[in-house]
Amino acid sequence: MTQRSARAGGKPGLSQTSVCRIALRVPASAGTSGEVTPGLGRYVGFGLDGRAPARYLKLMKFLDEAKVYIRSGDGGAGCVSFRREKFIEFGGPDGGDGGKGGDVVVECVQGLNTLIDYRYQQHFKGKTGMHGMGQNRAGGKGADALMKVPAGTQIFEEDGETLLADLTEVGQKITLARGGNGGFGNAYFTTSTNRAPRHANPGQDGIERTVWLRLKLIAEAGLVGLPNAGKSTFLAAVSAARPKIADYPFTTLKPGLGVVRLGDREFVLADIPGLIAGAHEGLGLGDRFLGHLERCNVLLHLVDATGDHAGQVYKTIRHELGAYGAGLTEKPEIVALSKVDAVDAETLKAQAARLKRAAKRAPLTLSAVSGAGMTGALGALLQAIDEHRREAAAVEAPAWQP
Ligand SMILES: Nc1nc2c(ncn2[C@@H]2O[C@H](COP(=O)(O)OP(=O)(O)OP(=O)(O)O)[C@@H](O)[C@H]2O)c(=O)[nH]1
Ligand SMILES: [Mg+2]
Repeated sequence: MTQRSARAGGKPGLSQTSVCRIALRVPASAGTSGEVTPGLGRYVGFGLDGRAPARYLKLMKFLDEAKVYIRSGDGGAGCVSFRREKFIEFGGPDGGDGGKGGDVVVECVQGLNTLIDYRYQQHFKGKTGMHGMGQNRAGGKGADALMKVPAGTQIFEEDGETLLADLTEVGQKITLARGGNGGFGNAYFTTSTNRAPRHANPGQDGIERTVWLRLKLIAEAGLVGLPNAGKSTFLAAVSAARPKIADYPFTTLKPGLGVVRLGDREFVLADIPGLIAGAHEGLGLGDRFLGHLERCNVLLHLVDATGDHAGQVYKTIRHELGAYGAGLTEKPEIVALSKVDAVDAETLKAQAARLKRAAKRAPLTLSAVSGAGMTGALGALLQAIDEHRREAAAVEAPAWQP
C-alpha cells in the first residue's frame, strides 16, 4: 500500500478528497447519539464527536489565521575613531554614529485573498543597522522587513485578543516594530573638557514579539445557513464567482466572495461554509468562518425548503450565531426559503409557515436554479445595505454646530 493510500483510510486508489466524501455520507441512523438534531444528524460521518476529521480539515487550504514572529533590527553601534593624517596632530575624534535598525512594516496590498504566504514564512526580521565608521561616517539604516497582507487583516497581540491594527484599505501601512536607534560615535561625545572621548554607544536592541494575523473578509452581505442550503448556488447565480457546488454537505471549505451587480449598483457578497448545531463547540467545521461575517452589514439566511423543519433549522443557525457573539445576531437579517422549485406547493406553504413562526416575519422564497424570487432577494439585500450606509453616514457626520 502506498503512503498516500494508507493516509486516505487504507483504500488504495482513492484520493483524500473522495474518502472524505464517503465519510460524510454515513446515514444518520449510524449516529452514536441516537437523537437527530437538526443539522447534525446527517453529518455523523464526522466522527464520534461530530468534529471534522483532521484529514478533512487539511483540505481547507484557505488560511485566515497565522502566527508570526517578528523582530525589528538592532541599531548599529557607534564607532570610536580618531583622525589620523600626515601633518595633522591631535586630529580629534571622528567616530560616526551607527545606523537605525530596520522596522517590521505591514502593508495592505491588492491581489491577495488569504494569509497562505504566512504558512511558509513565519519569521520577519528587520536588518541590523550598519555600524558607524571612522572619518565621521555614519552607518546606513538596516532594511525593513515588509509583510504584505490582504485587505481585512487584523493584527492581534500574542494573546490573540488585543487588537494592534486593522488594515481595511489597500495601501494602508503600519509599523509593527520599530528598529533600534543607532549608537552615537565618539565624535558625538566631544566636549570642551573631554576633547578625546574614547567611548561610543552600542545600538539599541530591536523589538521582538509574536503577533497573530487574522483575516476577516470585507463584504457587505453574507450568506448563512446549514450545509446544502444552497448558499454557493446562490452566489454563483448572482455573481461571476464560481464556487464549488454539490449535493453533499460541507462542499464549501473556505469563504468565497462575489461581486453582485443589480442595475447600476453593486455590492460584495460572501459565502462561507455551512454551520451545524454545535458549531460553536467545534462540530462540523466549527464556527471560525463566522469571523468573515463580522464586517458584513446584512446577512442573508437561507433555509432549505426541501430539508428538515424550516423553523427548527432557522433556530439552530440563530443559536450558533448567538453563541459566536460579535454582534452577528444584531445585524439586519433577510430570511429566505431556498430551493422552492424542488418542493410542491403544499410543502412550500408548510415550510414557509414554520419559518415565519420561527423568524417572526414572512420569509422570502427563492430558487437559485429556476431564478424565482432572486431579484426580490437582491433588492432586499441592497435596501438593507443602503439603510446601513445611511445610518453609518449619520453617525460619522453629526450635524454642524456653531
Ligand atoms: N432544485 C434546486 N437545487 C438547488 C438549489 N440551490 C442549490 N441546489 C442544490 O443543492 C445542493 C447544495 O447546494 P450548494 O450551493 O452547494 O449548498 P451550500 O449551502 O453552498 O452547501 P455547503 O457548501 O456544503 O455549505 C446542490 O446539489 C445544488 O445543486 C435550488 O434553488 N433548487
Ligand atoms: Mg457551499
